[in-house]
Amino acid sequence: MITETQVQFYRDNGYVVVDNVLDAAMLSRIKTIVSEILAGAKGVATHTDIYDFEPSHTPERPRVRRIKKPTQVNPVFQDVLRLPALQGILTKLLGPNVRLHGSKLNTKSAGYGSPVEWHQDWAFYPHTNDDILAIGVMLDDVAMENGPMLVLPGTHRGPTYDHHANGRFCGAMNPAAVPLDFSKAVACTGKAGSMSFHHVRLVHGSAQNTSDRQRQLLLYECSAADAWPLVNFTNLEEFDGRMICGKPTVEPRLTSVPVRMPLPPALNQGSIYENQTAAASRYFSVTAATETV
Ligand SMILES: O=C(O)CCC(=O)C(=O)O
Repeated sequence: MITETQVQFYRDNGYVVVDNVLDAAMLSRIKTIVSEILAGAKGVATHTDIYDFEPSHTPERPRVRRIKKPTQVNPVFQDVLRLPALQGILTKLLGPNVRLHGSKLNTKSAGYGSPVEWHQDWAFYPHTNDDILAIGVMLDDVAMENGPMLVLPGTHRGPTYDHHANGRFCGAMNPAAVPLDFSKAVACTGKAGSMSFHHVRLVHGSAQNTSDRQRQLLLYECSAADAWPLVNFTNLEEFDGRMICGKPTVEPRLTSVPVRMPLPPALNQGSIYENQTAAASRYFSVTAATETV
């Protein structure tokens, strides 16, 4: 599924898009289940363990911004991780032993789907080494107009930027305070069923979706099994229960990586969107929430 050229592209740039990893049957199964989960948000007033809501959400007219931890909501999301094609790609990029760190599904609804401010995933979950990436499974065709994930190539080899505001972690970089040219960002676009793979230290974000087409992106964070988290370790059984392929280890590999701890924790908890509400300044504009067409 992935050529040596693509692997080298990932190493050099910190991301790669692989087309058509999911077949039509699997894609359709996932989309049906996502629709059912979203339908369950009717009548729900505030954020839950499953739903993160847009600011304009109401129980009568639900606006889900994110499905949290989809792998814990429906088995289909675990099935994706068992696909030999996907495991083949992960093995090439991370080695034979791979663990799931977390999962989420950003809905980026047509007309109002919220932006995600520039950040590095590494700022949220530093580990003993950075052989970690996030998979973005495109559940819709993703083009420039419907809020693709934007990445700054090569930044995975740079510093870990400050993601704090007013003395607390806020999950967003201050765009005015970093020496980065955001106009050089590249969009991860592709047909539904394609997947992006981005390095944990790569700077990325995405704009509000003001188009008339939704952009659902299913994200899986995956680490080499010998990358151990520096924060939020819970217990070994739970940790090893998240192995995707290969074997776990109790010997973490330590490499020289630039780390900033996401502490003190963000003022607003629950999701990156909530964390980022405390950001000192924003890059992506937000228009008044319009109706979906
Ligand atoms: O949905 C997106 O475009 C960005 C996803 C992301 O970076 C995140 O949720 O951490």
